Amino acid sequence: MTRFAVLLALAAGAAALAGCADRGAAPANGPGAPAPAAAVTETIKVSGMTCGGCENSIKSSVAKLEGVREVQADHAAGRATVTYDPAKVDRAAIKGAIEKLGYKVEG
Ligand SMILES: [Cu+2]
Repeated sequence: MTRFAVLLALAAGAAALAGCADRGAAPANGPGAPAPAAAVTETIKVSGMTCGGCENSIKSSVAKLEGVREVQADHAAGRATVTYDPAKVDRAAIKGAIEKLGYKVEG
């Protein structure tokens, strides 16, 4: 059972590295991590995403910013939803992280 769990973890890690070929999107943050009261949630329009791999690229990059609690991305809808602590990070930093990947942020 333990070995099986390790294999699952390795497979998930490999999938996360697969980029655009990866459609098995895992959430950037696990469920059950409550956002503190100070966090705000903002929906950002993003163009240029074409698949789940693009969503994962945005999720992993934005999640690395200090103060970001949760990131969701939807390539079909062309948007990312970010929950963050406004005392630690701002929309401009999030926008910059997304644009650095080659996607366009509206506004
Ligand atoms: Cu893609």
